[in-house]
Amino acid sequence: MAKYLVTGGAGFIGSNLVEELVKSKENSVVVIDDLSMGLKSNLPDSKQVTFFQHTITDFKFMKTLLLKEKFDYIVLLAAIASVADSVERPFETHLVNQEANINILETIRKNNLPIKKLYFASSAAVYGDGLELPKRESGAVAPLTQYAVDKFATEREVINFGRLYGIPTVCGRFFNVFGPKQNPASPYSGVLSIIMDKLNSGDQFTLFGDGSQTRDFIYVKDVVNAISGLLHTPEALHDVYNIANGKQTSLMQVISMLEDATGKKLNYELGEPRQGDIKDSVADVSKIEALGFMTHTPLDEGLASYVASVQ
Ligand code: UD2
Repeated sequence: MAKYLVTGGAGFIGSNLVEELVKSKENSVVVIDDLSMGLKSNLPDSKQVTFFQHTITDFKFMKTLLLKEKFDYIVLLAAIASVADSVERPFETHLVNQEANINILETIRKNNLPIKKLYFASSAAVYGDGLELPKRESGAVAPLTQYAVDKFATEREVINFGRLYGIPTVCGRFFNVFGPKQNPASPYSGVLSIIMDKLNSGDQFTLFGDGSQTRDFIYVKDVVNAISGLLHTPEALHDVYNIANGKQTSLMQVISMLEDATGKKLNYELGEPRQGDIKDSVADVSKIEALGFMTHTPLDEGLASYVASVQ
């Protein structure tokens, strides 16, 4: 019997993780989500899941919950998951992306809560626009936005709290995740969810820049496997791992792959590049691969499963 807390558990990655966790009847999962981007309907209808619609920035609420429930595993996914949004709202995003997480660490530390492992979702954004490609965990970081600064700072806090106070922790740096349940509703949503939505509605998509920017697109099922592997592999401790496919694809290429997968043509216009946007991104995935559990769904297969899930 293992007890999980998943913050942001009604969101895109969180709900895919919760769906996987409840496949084992031994697990129970508490989900905290303010539903700013998540949806309650993303969650499986299961007695194993307890849902609270609440913000993680309510420090008192989080402390009471942590003391009461005594979780085995804690997965910190709640975030304002947008680089561009953090450029618009640097202080609000900071409270969610950094301070609320430190409150959780501090509660664990002060009360010696006996957790088995805490996972924090960091981001490829920490690498910034460095020239070094592929991006390696030991390489330079250059956080260019509030989002990237908060992700990097929290990642360091999570690792340092782990080392200094004997709390088992691990971090993953997500690259560009796509798949079922990604919400296309915000202009800051993942680009593939927006493109899919526009392909289906026939509405116009705005391509920021010229489409030559590259990303490392990873299917959400691989991300769920990676989180679960990092939680349950004892050697993955007080460290950070890239979570990516290890393949570099331009936005133009992925648009044409999605057009092929849906049999539809995207109606698009060009717009100015986004402030804080990164030109190229691809991960070195050898560090996580060495742990032995990483899966890499080929991009065309992932896109096909994604298309099937929304049609
Ligand atoms: C992703 C993550 C972010 C962070 C970052 C790390 C998402 C939603 N965001 O940001 O959390 O981890 O990676 O590098 O996964 N674009 C358009 N039109 C649109 C929307 C986006 O052209 O309507 C472009 C955008 O300017 C960018 C690319 O598509 O060049 C990908 O944008 P994104 O928002 O999906 O992801 P990214 O890489 O900015």
